Amino acid sequence: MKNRIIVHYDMDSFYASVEIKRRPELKGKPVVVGEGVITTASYEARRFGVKSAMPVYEARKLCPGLISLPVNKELYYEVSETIQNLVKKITKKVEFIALDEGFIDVTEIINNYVTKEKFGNLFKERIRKLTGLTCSVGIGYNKLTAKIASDINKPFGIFIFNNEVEFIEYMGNKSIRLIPGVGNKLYENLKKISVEKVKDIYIFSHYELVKKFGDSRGAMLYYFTRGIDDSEVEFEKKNHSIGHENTYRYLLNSEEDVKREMDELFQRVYLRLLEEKQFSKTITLKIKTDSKKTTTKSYTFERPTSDKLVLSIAYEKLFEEIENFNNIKLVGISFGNLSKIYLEQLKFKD
Ligand code: TTP
Ligand code: MG
Repeated sequence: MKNRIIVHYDMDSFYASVEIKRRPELKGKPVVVGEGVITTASYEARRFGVKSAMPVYEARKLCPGLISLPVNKELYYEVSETIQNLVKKITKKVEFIALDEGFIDVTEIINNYVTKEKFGNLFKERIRKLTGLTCSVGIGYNKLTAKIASDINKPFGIFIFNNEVEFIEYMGNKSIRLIPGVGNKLYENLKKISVEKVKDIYIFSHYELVKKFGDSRGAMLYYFTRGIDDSEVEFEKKNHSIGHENTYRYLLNSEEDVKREMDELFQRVYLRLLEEKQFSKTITLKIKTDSKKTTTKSYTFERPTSDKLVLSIAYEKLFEEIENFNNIKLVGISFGNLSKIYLEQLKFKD
């Protein structure tokens, strides 16, 4: 595989920063977003030990002056879109993995910026100018190392891994918890075999790790702790569509028949959307008569969704707009404008 240069950006205390930006009087104060459970804490609040997933009342014991604000998702979506539009202007080779973070493959364009460090600093400044918010940047030779790097000098930091030697040198003495995929449970199991630091795993062979932790986890532990990750920045996946069309040898001639076929297609295509873990912003119905007259009906949502109820309401509405049910040769449904932006980010990890 040819040498790549991958950037990972991640906004600093994202929800809290967005809130503080529009209420400047909160700047420098310990702020959390979330009124029951904390979604995120400003860096001032983190100094008291306050963090994501902690109940607000617990956090108040650690930090008596804590300010807690309600979650305002619409606003975070808006800011996220502004950021993503800027990133897309740099290159099309981007993959957004959450509202506030994404990967950028800069292999082809890095020469325009002279050095990786210059690119990273310029990127941070551009985001700050546009949004008034700070982000941190990691630059690696693959997605894994870029992702780990962006966390190292948070907030408003940058860190670079140029190669595997640098990665192993830096990470060897760090906690294995820093490896993506090592959550609480796996960490507990690793401790049982005396693995706490990244380097502790090197005495185990690939075979031993797979035997102990299963195929995918074992391999993940073996490769990720060595800084190895061949996965691509999946920029092409964005914006393609998931759909299916049925062509009939015998023409459909009634609304009931067309509806039955469409319903079946909807179910099938919806399952694929779920399987591919994608979220769609546009649903399109297509219908073609034997004289090749094609009608399409589309609906675009405010934001990508995979919510079955939302999608099926749009589907039923679009179906009602179809006027002709005679001599139908083909029907199709597709979910377009796909992305991996997910509401799940609003749930808690681990
Ligand atoms: P993160 O990038 O994990 O956290 P962050 O941006 O707040 O802070 P950091 O500077 O460490 O990157 O998550 C982005 C946003 O997602 C975060 O602002 C709030 C939301 N979120 C949740 O809703 N629940 C969670 O459990 C986590 C971790 C984040
Ligand atoms: Mg973040």
